[in-house]
Amino acid sequence: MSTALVTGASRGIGRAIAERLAERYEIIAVARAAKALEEVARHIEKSGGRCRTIVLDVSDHAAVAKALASLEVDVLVNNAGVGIIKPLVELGVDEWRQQMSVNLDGMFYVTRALLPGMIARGSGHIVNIGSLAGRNPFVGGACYSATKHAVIGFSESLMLEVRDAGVRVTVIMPGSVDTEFGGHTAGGASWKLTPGDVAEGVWYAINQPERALVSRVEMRPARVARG
Ligand code: NJP
Repeated sequence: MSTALVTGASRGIGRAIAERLAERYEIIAVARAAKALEEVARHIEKSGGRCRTIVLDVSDHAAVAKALASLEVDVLVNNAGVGIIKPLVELGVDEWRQQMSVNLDGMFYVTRALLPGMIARGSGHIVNIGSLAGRNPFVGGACYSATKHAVIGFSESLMLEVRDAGVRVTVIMPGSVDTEFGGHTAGGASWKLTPGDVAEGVWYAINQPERALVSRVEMRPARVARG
């Protein structure tokens, strides 16, 4: 059975991606919250799938290198992300660093650990969860939007670099998704995309004919009427 590793799989979009991909892949669910990961694994196995968990902070390079060294992964979804949305003059250095280190460094560390195996096998798919904030600026998003602009630059440069080696890279750019992200309460906004909608975007990207590479997917709510 092919294997898919999903970071940030303990809740929200990552959990939905793990559950969707479990229909065809053995899942390796990665995040820091051990209990939540166990619950995701239980749910997947109850539905007939297979799931292993790895408790890991993706921003810790040594821990990532050690935990992922011996893994063979067919699909990698770099989904773990942090958004601290506030005016720049109120953003602490620790808050800046956290967003940079999870959204960017973590994506690099995990990709760097798993990509050599994909290249050696001549196959693999890396899906990076970016954001429309990687294209559109917004008030309070100077740091978050900068990280997501960087996710697109990283993803599309890498896509060109490794496609002839048989490895595909896709960046998925959602708009607002109904999760706990950025301090929101999940379940509070029916106009938003659901985590399952984004998981469908991932499924679409990784299920294309051999000759076709979907390199960028933009997704947004069909309506923004909030009344
Ligand atoms: O967020 P949330 P979403 N090491 O807060 C994990 C992007 N996005 O699902 O470690 C490892 O519910 C955390 O797990 P834990 C967004 O930028 C969102 O909405 O256990 N994992 C949890 O599983 C992000 O890239 C929206 O706390 C770490 C997950 O990340 C992705 O979608 C719009 C970690 C975050 O779950 C998922 O966000 C958009 C670490 N150091 C893009 N730190 C939106 N929701 O509106 C955090 O355009 N995690």
